Amino acid sequence: MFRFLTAGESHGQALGVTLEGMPAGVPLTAEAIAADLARRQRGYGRGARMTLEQDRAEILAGVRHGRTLGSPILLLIRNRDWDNWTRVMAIEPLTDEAAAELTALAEAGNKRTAPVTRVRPGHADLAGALKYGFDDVRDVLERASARETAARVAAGAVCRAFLRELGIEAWSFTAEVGGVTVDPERATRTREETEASPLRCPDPEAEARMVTWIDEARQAGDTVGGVFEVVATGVPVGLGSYVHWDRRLDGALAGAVCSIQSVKGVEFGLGFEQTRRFGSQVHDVIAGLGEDPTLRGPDGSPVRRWLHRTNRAGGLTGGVSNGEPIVVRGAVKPISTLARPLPSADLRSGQPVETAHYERSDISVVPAAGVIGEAMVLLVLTRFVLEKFGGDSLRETADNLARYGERTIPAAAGPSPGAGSEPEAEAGSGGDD
Ligand code: EPS
Repeated sequence: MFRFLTAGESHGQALGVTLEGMPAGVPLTAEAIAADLARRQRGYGRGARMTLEQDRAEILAGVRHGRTLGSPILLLIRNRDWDNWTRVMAIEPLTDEAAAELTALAEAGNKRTAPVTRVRPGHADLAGALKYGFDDVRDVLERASARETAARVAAGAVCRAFLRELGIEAWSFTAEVGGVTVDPERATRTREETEASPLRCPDPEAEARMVTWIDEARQAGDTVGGVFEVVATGVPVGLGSYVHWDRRLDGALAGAVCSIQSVKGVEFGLGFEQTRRFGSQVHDVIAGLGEDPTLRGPDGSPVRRWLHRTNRAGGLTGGVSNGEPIVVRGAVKPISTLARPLPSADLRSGQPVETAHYERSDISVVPAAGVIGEAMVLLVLTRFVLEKFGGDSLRETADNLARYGERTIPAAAGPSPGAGSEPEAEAGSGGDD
């Protein structure tokens, strides 16, 4: 069984993640993980913390001479900010002297050392403090923080290295910020250009308006949300199952994407738009066996597979991958820590206060959320690939996948798909035709 667990507080010493069940023989380097970690840190609208951290994961276990061993993989990302938090976040019990010093600092106006009690609307603060019995919200926010997603992205990078060997890739982009949406017609940027752009957005015009929106929010002491889209290609038909609710790939992906801090909704393909159309305008006509115009095999040869004329379902039918790209979008709410805070109440007194706690924060995290969305999709796909194809080594998994491919995609020509499926626009596909 493939699984992973993260640990770490936002201003603690480090974040850690253990991955268990990754097959042996997967090529893996710290460089490959660093590339994804750096992508998560970019994006217009991030706060000061991201200029402080230069996330890098040390591989502490599970890899030898650049290849996974099949044993648990242990990754560690040190927090640079820890140097500023050694006393506030100390692991050891505080001596009376240290506690008195922190209190004195707090009384002198040092916000970092003062207990947090004015709970922030929209954050985990109130529910978390009541649930665990804390009277200082720092004990909640340190773990509820989206800092934890650095560990998920590191884990996702390990899965990327594995899935790439099987021809499966995932990428994401910013599809919407503050109501401004990407127009697929104007999504002219290549993947590299998109990756280098301020908001990881394929449509330069939309992006300019999104940036203005973020600037306005910053001016107003406010925050903005948006939508990211993850597209996974090369996913074999048949991952997940319709036979039980908890074996459905769409359910697992929705849960994984929704588990990202600030994500409040998930759509596949056409998503909610399906509810506004007739069935004939929704369901993807099955074209038959043919060559996928967007994919190349490891030797550069065309990839034959079952094709649909459109991909409005986002690559999932009956909870099972259908061979088309998986298209999943996450709706990101505006960050709940506001520079101009909303009114709230005090955790200790239960009395209303004029403003909630404010701590240095981001204005918008949609570009980063897309990278985290990729990681969650890669982690879920890894689990489902291993459930279906098994394998203690990469070679064994690849062999099992190849044999299955031979069975589901006979070499003999099938019915001609005619024009075949239209190549999906790489970005801004929106899951539509
Ligand atoms: C976060 C608050 C900010 C963000 C942080 C998430 O951190 P800080 O309070 O240290 O300025 O920058 O995100 C990260 C540190 C990260 O790596 O993504 C929050 O409250 O959730």
